[in-house]
Amino acid sequence: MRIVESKFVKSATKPAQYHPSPYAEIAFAGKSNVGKSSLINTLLGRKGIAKVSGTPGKTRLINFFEVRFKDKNNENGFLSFVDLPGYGYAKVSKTERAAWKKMIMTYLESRLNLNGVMLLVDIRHKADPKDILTLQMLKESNIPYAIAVTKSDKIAKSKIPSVIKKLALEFQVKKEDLFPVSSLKKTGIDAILNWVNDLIL
Ligand SMILES: Nc1nc2c(ncn2[C@@H]2O[C@H](COP(=O)(O)OP(=O)(O)OP(=O)(O)O)[C@@H](O)[C@H]2O)c(=O)[nH]1
Ligand SMILES: [Mg+2]
Repeated sequence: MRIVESKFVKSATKPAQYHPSPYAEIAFAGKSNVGKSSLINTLLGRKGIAKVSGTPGKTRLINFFEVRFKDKNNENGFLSFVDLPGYGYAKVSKTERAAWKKMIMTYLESRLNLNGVMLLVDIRHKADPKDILTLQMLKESNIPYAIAVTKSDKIAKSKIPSVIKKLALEFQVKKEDLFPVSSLKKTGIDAILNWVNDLIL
């Protein structure tokens, strides 16, 4: 698939505010600062459509984007991307952290047109218990998922396969479910678009 157009639609905290999208939706989840908003910008080929920051906790609401793409027959198709707030951000109050967790879990459990979740993890870190819990929840809810292993530019290219193998073991997923990606270098993007394509068509 080739993305041709995209727009930010709205932000929400609760189901009544969700975008009433008729299209298949893909959500991007993961810890704060892992690169969710950056990956959405890179996939959409837009610099600042999703707000990015070096300070964790930038995205605090559920953000809906509408996307137009061309499929392999050059036919128009539409889908929706969702940028979720990051979890595990230490510098907010316990109450605020609990509210974010509830916001994310409610979205994942209640969104009827959710076709899949891309869970993002940093290539430099070992599997985090919070990510393992998210993954478990996705598995239990039968929500299709894959793991984007972000910031792959931060390690030597030659080391990527062994890190992917190690993360597959830690997360107990198939190697094929892990996608090394760099929004900075724009590598690994096509594999993620293919995953999106296969989920929605
Ligand atoms: N080197 C490198 N840095 C990246 C990459 N992707 C994102 N970053 C940086 O990581 C920081 C966080 O990126 P965001 O996209 O805002 O992360 P996020 O997951 O949306 O964070 P929250 O909204 O706080 O949950 C920014 O400083 C980005 O420039 C990447 O592929 N490589
Ligand atoms: Mg963000």
